Amino acid sequence: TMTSTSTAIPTTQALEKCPDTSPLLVGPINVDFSQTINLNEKRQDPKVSVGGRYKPRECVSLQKVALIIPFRHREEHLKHWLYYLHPFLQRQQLDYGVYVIEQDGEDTFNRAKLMNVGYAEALKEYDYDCFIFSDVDIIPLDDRNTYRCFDQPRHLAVSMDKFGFRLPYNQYFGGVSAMSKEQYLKVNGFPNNYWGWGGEDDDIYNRVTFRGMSVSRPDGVVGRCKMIQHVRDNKNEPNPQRFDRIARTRQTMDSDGINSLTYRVVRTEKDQLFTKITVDIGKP
Ligand code: UD2
Ligand code: MN
Repeated sequence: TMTSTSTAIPTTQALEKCPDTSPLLVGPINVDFSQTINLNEKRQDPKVSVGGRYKPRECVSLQKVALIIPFRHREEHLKHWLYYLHPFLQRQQLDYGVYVIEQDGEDTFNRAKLMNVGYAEALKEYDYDCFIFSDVDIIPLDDRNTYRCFDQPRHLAVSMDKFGFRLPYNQYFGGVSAMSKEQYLKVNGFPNNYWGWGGEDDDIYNRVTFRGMSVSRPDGVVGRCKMIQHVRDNKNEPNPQRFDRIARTRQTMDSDGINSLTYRVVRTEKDQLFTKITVDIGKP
């Protein structure tokens, strides 16, 4: 006879959701900026699809995460970021895409406006539900610091080498932050009117608190990160208007933000490890 205990009915094997905590995490990571980065090996990395997109094979990610990096003339920093962050995000089992938003031309830099562009452009490509806004020069030192969204807007760069591995002040929201689509829309995105260095991160912090939200953070051990040392870039001098502007966030936030964003895409490039979108965002 031909008896079988196993059922031979073919079932479409639905992938299960990924667990809350990824089993692939390793904890603290060695990061050494003196090392020369060769991304050629990674270029052939079959796990990442062109444009810097990835999703785990083993399970369905809990969130779809767009990483938004404001950028101009920081090629070396970007190499380090890609080298460390791709494996980091993969160990976190995220369904993610990397968007480098490059400001075209040589006018005064505007970090926050580039973040808004990144949000808008990423959503045209995929139904992302979480946005990580990251400086190009910050590398997290522990993969338990999950690059995903939480109940409240999340500040991720909480314990940086350049500040002696502590928060420089309680309201500090700079470096790397995460907001769900819902949280982002609630604060009308980021301000578009901070040209040059400083203040825009405090404005975003104000927006978050004025909408009744609070900032969530990892602890100071898990939240450790390094910033690549650099000098202040040309055309990103401290913005003398920043103090006046952050004093007026409440009055300006409803009219200045994602709802008033205008820009022109100059070029889109699909590299293996990232999508670069070069934009004309105007000038002050
Ligand atoms: C701090 C904050 C940063 C932001 C900034 C004020 C930390 C760790 N970071 O960074 O989040 O609030 O102050 O605006 O405290 N960039 C370019 N090219 C340029 C200029 C800037 O790519 O020419 C991008 C790049 O991603 C860079 C980011 O903008 O990491 C912030 O500029 P920064 O690194 O010069 O400013 P920093 O380190 O004082
Ligand atoms: Mn920096």
